[in-house]
Amino acid sequence: GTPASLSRFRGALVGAVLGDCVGGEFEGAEEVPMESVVQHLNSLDDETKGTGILEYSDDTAMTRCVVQSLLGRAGFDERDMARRFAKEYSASPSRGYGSGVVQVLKKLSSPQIKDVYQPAKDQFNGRGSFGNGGAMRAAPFALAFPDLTDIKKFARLGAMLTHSCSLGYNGAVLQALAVHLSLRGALDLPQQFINRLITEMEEVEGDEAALRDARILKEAEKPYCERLHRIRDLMDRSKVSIEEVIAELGNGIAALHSVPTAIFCVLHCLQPREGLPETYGGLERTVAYSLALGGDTDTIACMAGAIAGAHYGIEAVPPSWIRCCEGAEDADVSGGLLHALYHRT
Ligand code: 8NA
Ligand code: MG
Ligand code: MG
Repeated sequence: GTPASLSRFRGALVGAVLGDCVGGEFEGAEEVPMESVVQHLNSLDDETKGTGILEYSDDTAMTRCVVQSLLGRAGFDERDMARRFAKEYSASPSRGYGSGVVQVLKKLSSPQIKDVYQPAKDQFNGRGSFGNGGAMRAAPFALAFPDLTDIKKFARLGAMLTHSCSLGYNGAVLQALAVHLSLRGALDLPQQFINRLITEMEEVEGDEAALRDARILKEAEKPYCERLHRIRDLMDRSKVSIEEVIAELGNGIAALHSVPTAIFCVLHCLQPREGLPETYGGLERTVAYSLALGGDTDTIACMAGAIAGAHYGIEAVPPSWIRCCEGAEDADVSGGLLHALYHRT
């Protein structure tokens, strides 16, 4: 498709919702046989089975807040976004939020709050959260701003409302950058795509706070860059097992152990792979593969779904999946509205 086409915007937001909704089935599972994944996904096609509607979780609940805030304010407004997070949480508290972030969301609901970034800074004895909750909702920043500097700045600030550790918010920056490049058609050249991400993250992680957090947490000097290099190594290999992907990149709730994993899922599934149904297109392969990794499946599939959706576009999404997933049709509409905001038409 054409770079930054309407189809790609719709695909990105819908892909994210689908990943979240279908991934919920396996969240926290240690081993997920591909057979179970395919069975779960096939049940969406089978109307007679009456799978019912798969509900979305915190990933989509917060992404919807980001979308509505960016659209409503025609840009980034931290107080408006914080208010929407808090309101959404109090309206539906049982969407599977991380155990720590709930405290932030409760504090953000206070009408007296002065600094909306403070509650996040108080998390984990002042170190801030490095969970993937900032990254899971980062895609809309790439859909609202065409400019790379804006994307990096606002994806970081949007994540910092709940995740003040650099390993948390830089995961959001990386996820937004991946969606941005995908939207522009960069996945047509996978090697250049990953090299471009490394170049961008070299700068992002050169920041003093990032270097300090990495040192304290005993990670590599530039943790995301190191993971992106691992992805490049894995891409060069003709065969990679699920176990190796988990060992090299992780499948957990830390942003560092899930954002690079989601990016790898997309890259790995650009072509047909052994073990995945031949009838599947690229987007279906990406979602299926993400679920088969186990761990934080809803969030990894949500992030991979956004990147893949921006690449393949809305036409690649099976209509039965949209029908089965709560919020998918809304996401489709929002994708169109963000497309208009992006092009400022
Ligand atoms: P969060 O900010 O509460 O972080 C998630 C968890 O990561 C925390 O509860 C801690 O256990 C740990 N953590 C984060 N930062 C630190 C730190 N500095 N020091 C020590 N421990 C830390 O929530 P979030 O918004 O980042 O959510 C992350 C994930 O949790 C999401 O995928 C969401 O869906 C949720 N979740 C995951 C599972 C699962 O089984 N994988 C289950 C329920 C909820
Ligand atoms: Mg979730
Ligand atoms: Mg999750």
